[in-house]
Amino acid sequence: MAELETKKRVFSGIQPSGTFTLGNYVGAVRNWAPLQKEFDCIYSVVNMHAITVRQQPAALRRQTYEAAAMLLAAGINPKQSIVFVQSHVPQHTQLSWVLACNTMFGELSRMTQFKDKSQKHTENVNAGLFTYPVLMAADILLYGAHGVPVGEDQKQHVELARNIAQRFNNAYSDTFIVPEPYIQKIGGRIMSLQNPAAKMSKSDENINGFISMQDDADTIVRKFKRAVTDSEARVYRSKEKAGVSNLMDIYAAMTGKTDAEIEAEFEGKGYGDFKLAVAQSVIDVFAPLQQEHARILADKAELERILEDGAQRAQHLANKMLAKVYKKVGFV
Ligand code: AQP
Repeated sequence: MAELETKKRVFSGIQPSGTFTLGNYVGAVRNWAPLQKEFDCIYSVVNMHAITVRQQPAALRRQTYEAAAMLLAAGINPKQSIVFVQSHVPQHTQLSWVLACNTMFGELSRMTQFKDKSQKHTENVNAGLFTYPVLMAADILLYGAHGVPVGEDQKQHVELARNIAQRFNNAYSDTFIVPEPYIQKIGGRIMSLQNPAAKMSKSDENINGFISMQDDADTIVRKFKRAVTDSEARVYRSKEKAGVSNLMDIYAAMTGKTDAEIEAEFEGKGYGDFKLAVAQSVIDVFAPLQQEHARILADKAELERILEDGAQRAQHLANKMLAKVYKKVGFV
C-alpha cells in the first residue's frame, strides 16, 4: 500500500464513440497496460465526451461496455488500476464548471480538434463540443495525474489542461499537479488508410479509412489492400510518400522493426506483398485481443461489477480534490 501511494499517477480516457481503431490502439490503448508497472493508473471510458457528437443511445450503451472490455483485454488489471465510466463519477462535471471559469474563450477557440469537428458536423456545433477540452482538463486534474498517455492529436488539449492548472494554482495557491502528455515516438498519429493526410478516426464515414479492433482477418486484409499509396512501388519513408510511411508506422508498431529493417525486407518487392505483411502483423496482434474481448463481454455482470468498483474508487479520490477546490474558491 505504501508503495502504491508513492507512485506517480497516470490518467487517460477514451471515447466510446465507435469501435476502437488501430489508431486508438497504437497511439493510446496498447501503451496503457505497460504503464501499470511504474504508475498508479486511472483509465476511463469517457462517455460524456462522446455526446459532443450526436450518438445513438443504444449504440453508445453497447460501445461503452465494449470499450471497457477492450481496455481489460488489452491488459489493464482492474485490481491494480482504476477502470471506470466517466458518467459514474459526477465530480468530473462539477470540477469542469470551476475550471471553465478559469479558461479563456480565446484559448478554446484555438483548439484544432474543435475546428475540425465543427467543420465535420456543421449541423451540430454545440457548446459541449467547444468546452470539451475543459471537461478533459477536469478528468486529468481531478486525480492529480502527472502523466497523460495520449496520441498526438490530444497534445494540444493536455497543454490546455496545463495552462488551466497553472492559472488556478496562481490564483488560488498550489492545488493541481501540472500534467505532462506522454506521446509515443512511433505511432503517435496513425493516418487514415484512404486519406493519409487525415488521422485515422473511429467516426470516419468511410469504413475503409480505419481498421477497427473488431474487424475480422478478411476485412483487415481487404482494407489494407485498398490502402492509398503511390505509383512508385518502393517501400521507404519519405514526406512525399505519406501512405507508405503510414503503413511503415503501423508495421513498426506491430512488429518492433526499424525503418531500415522494413526497407530491407521489402527491397525489390511490390506494394502487394508489403500490404499483406502489414495486414498479417495487425491480425496477429488483434486476434488474441478479440478472443479475450469476447470472453470478458460474455460475463456482463462481472464487467458491471468491475466498473462499479472502479467508479467507487475514482469517486473517493475525486471527492477529496473537489472538496479542496471548492474550499479554495470560497464555496461555503
Ligand atoms: N489516429 C490516431 N493515431 C494515434 N492515436 C490516436 N488516438 C485517436 N486517434 C489516433 C488516440 O486515442 C485516444 C482516444 O481517443 P478518443 O477516443 O478520446 O478520441 P479521438 O482522439 O477524437 O479519437 P477518434 O478515434 O478520432 O474518435 P472520434 O472519431 O470519435 O473523434 C487518444 O489518446 C487519442 O490521442
